[in-house]
Amino acid sequence: MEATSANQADLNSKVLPAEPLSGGQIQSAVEEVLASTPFIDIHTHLFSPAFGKVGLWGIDELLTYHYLEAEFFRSSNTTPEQYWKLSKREQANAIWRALFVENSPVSEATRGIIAVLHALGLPTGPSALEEARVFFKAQSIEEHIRRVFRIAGVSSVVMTNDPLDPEEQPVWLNGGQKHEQFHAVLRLDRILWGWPGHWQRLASEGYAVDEKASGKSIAEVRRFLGDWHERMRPLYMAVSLTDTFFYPDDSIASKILGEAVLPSCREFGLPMSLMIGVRRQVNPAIRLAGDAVGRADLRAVENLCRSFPENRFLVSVLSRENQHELCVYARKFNNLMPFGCWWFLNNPSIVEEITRERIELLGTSFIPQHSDARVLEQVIYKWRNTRRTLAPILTNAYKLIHNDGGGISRRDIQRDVNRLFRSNFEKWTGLRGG
Ligand code: FIX
Ligand code: ZN
Repeated sequence: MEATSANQADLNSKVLPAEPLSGGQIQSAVEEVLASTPFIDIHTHLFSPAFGKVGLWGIDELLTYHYLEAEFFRSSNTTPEQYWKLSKREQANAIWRALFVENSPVSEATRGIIAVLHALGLPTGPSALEEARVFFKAQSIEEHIRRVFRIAGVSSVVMTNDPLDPEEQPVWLNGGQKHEQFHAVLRLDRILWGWPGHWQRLASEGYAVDEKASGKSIAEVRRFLGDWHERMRPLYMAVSLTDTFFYPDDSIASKILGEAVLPSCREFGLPMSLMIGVRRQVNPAIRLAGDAVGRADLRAVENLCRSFPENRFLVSVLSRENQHELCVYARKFNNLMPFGCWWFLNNPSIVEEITRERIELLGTSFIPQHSDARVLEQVIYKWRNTRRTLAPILTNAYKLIHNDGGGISRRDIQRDVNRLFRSNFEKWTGLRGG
């Protein structure tokens, strides 16, 4: 069953039957509502066609995804040095052979490739690679995007846009993009923790900033954010932070966050997204696959939510050990919205654990998942897994209400699923019909 339109999902929550379901009817109702409701994918690394080759799609990009590269180096004698000397096609060939021919694709990321090929009507056996290449070569990107989003049950995705990215910047400086299924986000890693390596870029673009972010720097960073808000019309501002991140401290990142970024978020009515807990490049030899995870001190989030009650914080934490704390903090601060089972957490067994805990502690006042897709077709398997994992969790939650003497209707289920995968985000970002 493919997802209905965004407006239809809204409508459904008003017109669907309000009669209480019997215990036996709950599971199929949950599965149908999850399948027919289009989700908003609030964090991806996908790009609309206006960005050309920056937007990744197709089988060679799917196979050389850094999740698969990490697994490849465990199942092959090829060294990273040898691997990076190969062409994209040769890299994809090597990964296909090692993970799909010489081994069974049992991991979440390898099984995802099988799910994508199958969903697109392609063979999935050991000799499927060449036929897949022929298929993708024949696709026109606009139609392919519409089809992939329809199959994935996604109405729109939110990009990750870096104003200092040399490939992205020219697109924004020449009118930007207006694709209704792709929304922008102002990603500020280079401005915040990357300041030492990037303040000169701002200076070269005419902003009176300096290495210590002193003098007029804060006001100039706000001017920079204002200029990019105008260009991108972002839904939120965002940054990824390491496991050692803390606020407040005497770092330049803390200063710019508190004195420039959060005030600008208030000025433009935008949430600030904090993705906390990455240990960057613990193994640089495997590049993007070389990042790891560490437990963070979430008192930083406590301090931010308490010190900036006018700001809204969309927070995702990478460490499994930080999940419970985040839930508890969300019960203390209604300007805190937990979202997603990020990166190494995006595995059904862990998504189940985290989502159960969030429902028990937060009801439907959180955003269960984002795909973090880097390659277009990944939304197909990442959202299929999410729907498959969420169905028994929601069914169980509703059956408990039923067994405890309460009633739950199809309309209730539609309202709740809309809230989890649409309106929590829409309300926080002002996005309508996304
Ligand atoms: O910082 C981020 O947005 C992370 O999601 C990425 O850097 C990471 O490489 C990734 O692809 C995770 O899924
Ligand atoms: Zn990401």
